[in-house]
Amino acid sequence: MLKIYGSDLSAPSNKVRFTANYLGLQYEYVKVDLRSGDHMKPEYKKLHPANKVPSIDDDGFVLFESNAIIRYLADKKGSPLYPKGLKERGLVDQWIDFGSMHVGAALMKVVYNRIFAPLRGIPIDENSLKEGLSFLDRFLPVVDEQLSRHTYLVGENFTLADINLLALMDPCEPAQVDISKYKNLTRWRNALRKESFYTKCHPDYTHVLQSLQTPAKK
Ligand SMILES: N[C@@H](CCC(=O)N[C@@H](CS)C(=O)NCC(=O)O)C(=O)O
Repeated sequence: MLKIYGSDLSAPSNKVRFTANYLGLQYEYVKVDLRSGDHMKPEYKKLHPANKVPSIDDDGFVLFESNAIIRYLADKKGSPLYPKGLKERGLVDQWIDFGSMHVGAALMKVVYNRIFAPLRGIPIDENSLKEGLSFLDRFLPVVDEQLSRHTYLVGENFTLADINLLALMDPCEPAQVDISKYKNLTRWRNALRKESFYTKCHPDYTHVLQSLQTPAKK
């Protein structure tokens, strides 16, 4: 059976579970406790050479990098989440890359400095935080504009590009990134967060962060 190795706190890991849920795949979710360093154990290195989550083991086939994994899972099912047509697929890839490399990367700087650095007692890098916020001011209007013209990122069909961005934007509230001024983005996000592929994972990311109040396992 498909095994998904991930952490509830990891947006890329949740992206893989959202996709598997949407596709109706049977899978075992193996939680990798990042706080107690499960991912640094030698046995985990067989699943990810850089000791990161997520990774999957599909009956002996190991794959890491969340965007590669979601494409693999959608293609395995022949799903329109990742359309086969040259141009349709090109547009899905375009918005996956834009979501990951621009929005996701900028938000990660904010998330790291506002959530994880304080939790770990690491000093906040004010320059990195400022840069993340300024990139979000540049890239979120692009997404909002796209969603003013279409129901989903690539038109009227829900695709992997939506799942990717939805997962990456999950930590907005605890990272105090207010997206309410982006009306179309907010409409898109609120609707998707009611879908069962999402609610099967969690009510929202804030609930997941609350789990940090419990001590890491020994
Ligand atoms: N580009 C990777 C990102 C993977 C990643 O950075 N995962 C983080 C959690 S979100 C991790 O495993 N961090 C632990 C570490 O780097 O030690 C993907 O999308 O799969």
